[in-house]
Amino acid sequence: MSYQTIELRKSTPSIGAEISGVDLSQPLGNQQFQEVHDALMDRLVIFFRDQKLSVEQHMDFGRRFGKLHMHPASPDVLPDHPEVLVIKADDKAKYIAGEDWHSDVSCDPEPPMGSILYLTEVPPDGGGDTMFANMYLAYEALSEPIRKLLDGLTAIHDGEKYYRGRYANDDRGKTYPRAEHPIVRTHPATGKKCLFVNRSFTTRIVGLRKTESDAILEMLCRHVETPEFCMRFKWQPNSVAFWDNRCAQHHALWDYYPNKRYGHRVTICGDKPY
Ligand SMILES: O=C(O)CCC(=O)C(=O)O
Repeated sequence: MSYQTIELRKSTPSIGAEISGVDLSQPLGNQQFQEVHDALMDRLVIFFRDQKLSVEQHMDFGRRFGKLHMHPASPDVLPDHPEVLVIKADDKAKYIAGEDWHSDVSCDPEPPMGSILYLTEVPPDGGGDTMFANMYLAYEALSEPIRKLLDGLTAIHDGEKYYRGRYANDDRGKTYPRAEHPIVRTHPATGKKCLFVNRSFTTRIVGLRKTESDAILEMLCRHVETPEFCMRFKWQPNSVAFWDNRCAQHHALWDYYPNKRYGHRVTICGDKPY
């Protein structure tokens, strides 16, 4: 793919690219928007360094790609901007967002298309990388008999599994989203097939015995973590990561306790997987 208004450097052959030549605080012109979009479709996650974004500018960049998504469970949002998730950890943290492999809020009937994370503070001694994995490659690397088996199957993604009791708030009486999605989904923009089950939310393959479902899900979740499908992003203050939740999974590493890491995330609505 060739670009006129941005420069792109691949992070690994499998996934990711660092993009330069873009100031995300300014409205993107049509060609630059199209090239950023194409880079995201091609690389699944794209990174920008040295960005200075107000909350409004961050939201405006997100809105260029679609309506902003409201998180169904997290209390960690900005008081005046509930669409903005606060991603933070310090010496008082009991949890961090995204500590296991996942696709954001895949328990929603229409899971988010993408997420844009902007970190302004990173741990002083390193750590706090985010890992990303390519779910097209994960699907393509399965043997044909397994691909055939999975192609017709659906699975339950249940917010209960990940959200119940997780946050400081008392969540008795609260319900979390739950949805049934194809195990192999077709990306609506690229038309390619990708694996769509993850450790954080997927609980059961529909129509299989529990033992069968557990074994296959465990096999798939391990397969997703194959190092060749993955990359690891090293944050700096004012870096932005924009990932496509439909075809990539990610995992935030918490190896920096008690140090502080802080940022904001906006999330873009998606559509029903097919
Ligand atoms: O903090 C990170 O690097 C990612 C957090 C995460 O998993 C998320 O925002 O979904």
